[in-house]
Amino acid sequence: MEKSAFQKARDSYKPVLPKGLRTAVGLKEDETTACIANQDEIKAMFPNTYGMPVVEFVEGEEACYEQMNTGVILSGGQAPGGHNVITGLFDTLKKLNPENRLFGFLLGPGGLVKHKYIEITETFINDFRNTGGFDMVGSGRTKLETVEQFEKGYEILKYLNIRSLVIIGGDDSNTNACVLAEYYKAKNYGIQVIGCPKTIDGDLKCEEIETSFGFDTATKVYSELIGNIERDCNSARKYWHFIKLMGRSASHIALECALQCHPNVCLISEEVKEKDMSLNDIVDYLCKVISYRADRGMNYGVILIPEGLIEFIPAIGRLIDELNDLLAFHGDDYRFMSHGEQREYILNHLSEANKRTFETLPSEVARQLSLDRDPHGNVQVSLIETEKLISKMCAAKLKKWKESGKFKGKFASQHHFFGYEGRCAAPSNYDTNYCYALGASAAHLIANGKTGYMATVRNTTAPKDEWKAGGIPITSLLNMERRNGEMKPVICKALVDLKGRPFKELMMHRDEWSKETAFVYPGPVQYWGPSEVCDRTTITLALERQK
Ligand code: FBP
Repeated sequence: MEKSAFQKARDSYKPVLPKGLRTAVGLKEDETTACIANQDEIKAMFPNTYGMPVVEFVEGEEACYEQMNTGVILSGGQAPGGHNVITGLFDTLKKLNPENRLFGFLLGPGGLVKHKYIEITETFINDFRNTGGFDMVGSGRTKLETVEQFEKGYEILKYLNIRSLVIIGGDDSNTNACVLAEYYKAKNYGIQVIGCPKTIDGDLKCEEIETSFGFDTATKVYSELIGNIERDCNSARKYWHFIKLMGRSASHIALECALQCHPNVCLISEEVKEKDMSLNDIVDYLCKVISYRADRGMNYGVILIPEGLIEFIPAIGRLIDELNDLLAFHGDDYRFMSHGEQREYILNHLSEANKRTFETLPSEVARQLSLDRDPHGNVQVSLIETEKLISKMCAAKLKKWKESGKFKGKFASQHHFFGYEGRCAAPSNYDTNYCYALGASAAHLIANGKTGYMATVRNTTAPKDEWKAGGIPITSLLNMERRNGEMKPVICKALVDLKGRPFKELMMHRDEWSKETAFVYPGPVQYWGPSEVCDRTTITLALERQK
């Protein structure tokens, strides 16, 4: 693999481990835990892994560790820093016992089931230190949920003498890790399963998990791009830029980018839902902002739209819920129907209220909502061009307003979707260190005999010396939700908290940002230079952790 000058220089960056993980490691156990809701049901479903304590690694006594083999899987969407979780895991396993071996299952959880793997060796791994991407072993979205898959997995784990499996993934993949840990424990197979919190979406977090890795880098990359567009916009002064930002469900990415870049508008899906806004209410609000600025000679601006918006518009959300159930039970013949036939089939089966909503949707959105779900039962919102839909609707409304004399300006638009641009970026210093420490934590959870835990690293807004590593039982994050037409135990997604500091910060400024041109241009992620530039966390994290 030919390396860029940047990568060659970056290879020598040495991530710093939290104090508790540096030399001999001891374990401090906290109180036992309970899950966040549906306790009785979840306790009954996870009798072997429910109620375990939160743990923290502290400086301890030297110990000898038996040789062990470990497997690792990258699961779901790419997020900057995944390779460093594996390097942190690898280096720590080797430190615990140089005979330890690490195997990577290829292209996600499917690799475990299909027995596709490689051994990760020192020479192989060195090419991936501090790099973005998941190409070391690849990723995939196969959902591990059937006993047959668990048993297929066990076959290869037994064959390779693997006693522990690390699953690096988002909420759905860590739910799978939890189910697998319980299954292997109940069967007494002697295989530990550990999760790691990954996703650029930033929606896998709680008191113990301060952020999911990748959110820091991805939002910095998007903010650079948004800042560049803002500057172009403020130079040419002729376009409204509609920018959709990834984040399947929660609006954390859009919110963080807004706090970094001060666009004219940033829609927040969670607020749209709370205020029971319709698509028309949203368009009306945007047109008022566009018209206000036009009256003052500013026929330009920047609007951020979270990818998941469409699902949060209450009427559309209700329609999606019914479609999810409908599509979960449709026969195989549905997949082979033409678009027209699928539309007919849906209209014939929907309740009256949802049928009315479905009929009012622009045809391309209706078609996207009718497509098969991903393996976890989610609508593939990244395929819906909300930015174009909303800008088209704004153009239509402004045209009417112009005819009636209510709008006197000009309206021309440009559309962008930022998602894939940031998911494999070279990890920021924050993600580089955070991920390496997560991998090291996972290794120590294994060495301490834990299963059904997610690796954690906390206190990350403090200097690195004060970061704290440990683990949290995954069962403590579960609740029951409807998926693919059935109630299932799943990790509860952390949506934007409308009472939280990051959203309040947006609320405090958004009126001013919508009227003035208050753009901020954050510039590119910096890897070398002053610490206040290179090591800064996201604004979201800084505000959430403010004492
Ligand atoms: P994860 O939750 O698996 O980390 O994936 C997040 C994400 O990047 C979303 O922001 C986006 O909607 C989705 O993946 C896109 O999926 P795909 O990579 O399959 O196109």
